[in-house]
Amino acid sequence: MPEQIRDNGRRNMIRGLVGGGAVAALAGPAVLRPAVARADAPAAPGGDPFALPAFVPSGRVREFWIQADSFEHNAVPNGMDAMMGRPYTTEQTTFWAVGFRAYTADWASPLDGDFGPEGIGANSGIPGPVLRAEVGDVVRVHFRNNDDHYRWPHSMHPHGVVYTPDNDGGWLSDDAQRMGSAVAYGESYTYTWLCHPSSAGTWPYHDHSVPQTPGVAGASTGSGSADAAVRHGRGGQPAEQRRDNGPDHGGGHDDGGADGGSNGGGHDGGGGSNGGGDGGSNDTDHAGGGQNNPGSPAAPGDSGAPAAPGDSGAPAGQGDSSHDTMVMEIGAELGLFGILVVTDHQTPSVDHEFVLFLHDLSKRSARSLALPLNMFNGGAFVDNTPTYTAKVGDRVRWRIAALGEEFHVFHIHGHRWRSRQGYQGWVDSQIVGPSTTLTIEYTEDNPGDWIYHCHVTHHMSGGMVGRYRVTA
Ligand SMILES: [Cu+2]
Repeated sequence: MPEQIRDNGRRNMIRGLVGGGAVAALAGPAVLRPAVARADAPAAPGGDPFALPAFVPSGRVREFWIQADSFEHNAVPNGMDAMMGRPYTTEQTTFWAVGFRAYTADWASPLDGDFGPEGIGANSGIPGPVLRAEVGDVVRVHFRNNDDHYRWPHSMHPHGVVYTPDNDGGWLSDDAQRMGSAVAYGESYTYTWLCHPSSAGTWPYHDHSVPQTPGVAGASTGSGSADAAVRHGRGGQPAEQRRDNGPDHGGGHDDGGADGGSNGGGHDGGGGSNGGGDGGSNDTDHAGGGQNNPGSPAAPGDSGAPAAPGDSGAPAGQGDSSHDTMVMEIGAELGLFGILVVTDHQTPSVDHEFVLFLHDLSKRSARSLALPLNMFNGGAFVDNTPTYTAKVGDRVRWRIAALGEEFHVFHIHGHRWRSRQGYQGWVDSQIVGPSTTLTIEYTEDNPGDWIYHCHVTHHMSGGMVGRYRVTA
């Protein structure tokens, strides 16, 4: 068995497991009979050092029924930036979102939220449900597109697990008919992913479907044409639209001008409860976060300006070419993302697992917004972002992922943990960028009312800050 799985045999094995009509056979014990070896067995000793550890089926199939739902979402439901002391109206911070939600079989009814260490989270849509599996498992996701607002095609693209191209969910215009890359509104698709030993960890999953033009009147009909093109095998988008995809993505956000007048206090106007003089800690030891930011559209001098909350973009040319440019992964920007967790026998059990997604949303993509948003789990500013709690002695794990245009520096006040990447020592801040993740573990030792936040200053003032309350 191991020999069959390795090298080319391994690919054949996967193909046999997930390809085409074999899907129905996945649950069959003959295919997935547990092998003798442990599911997380290391690569063969003395073997090819380049070889990945072999996949040894556990015999389990994890089935999920996931739906992309569109809904109006207010990122600041309490109407307040309590760090900077600025109020917002519902209209200023509400947009049409699309999010993944987990359902009972056949998408009959949404699952209840579960914030336990093994839970799916809020299941409110932003982020999507936590998808959990173990090394050796087959993950089978039944995905249905119920985006009845935009009516765009969507997909589910996983990181970290192993899959064939037909289970990738990534769309390209020159391969527009690839299975599962553009699931039309009202339609469904089943993805099958394998949890190899190398899949253990924290991963994002997200929409990776057809790019769309935001903010155009009648967006549903515009996207409908792309949708129909995919469905009818016409290759997706007109050539002149395709051409716009790349250059636009690195360009400025449509951020300019929002809310500029009310920021006089600067960045460290501690809004009362922070207790740490947070703004004052934006010193040079974190400057690397900004420098490690090749993809950021932040303009020179941006950080010195009295930036609008979350003003992450260059002064973009508003109202001109942005109308006819398309946005790649706009579904993910509007909320179609979540975290995939694969555990193995080495994964420590914990008392709390905090699942946190860092993401941004530009006014280019959500034109109803009065300001661009830098969000944690769909919320901006303290008490709209998650408030996490623990008590001294608890074993705590954070699973953190990011998507969007920005690199971030995740920081928790009053706490340290061992870095597993880059510098391998104690840290209290770590860089996380689009599609990368952090898995942070420690035993709680410091009671108090703390905050956690992104340490890129304009992300923090743009919404990426939350509370962390520890009791003795
Ligand atoms: Cu950030």
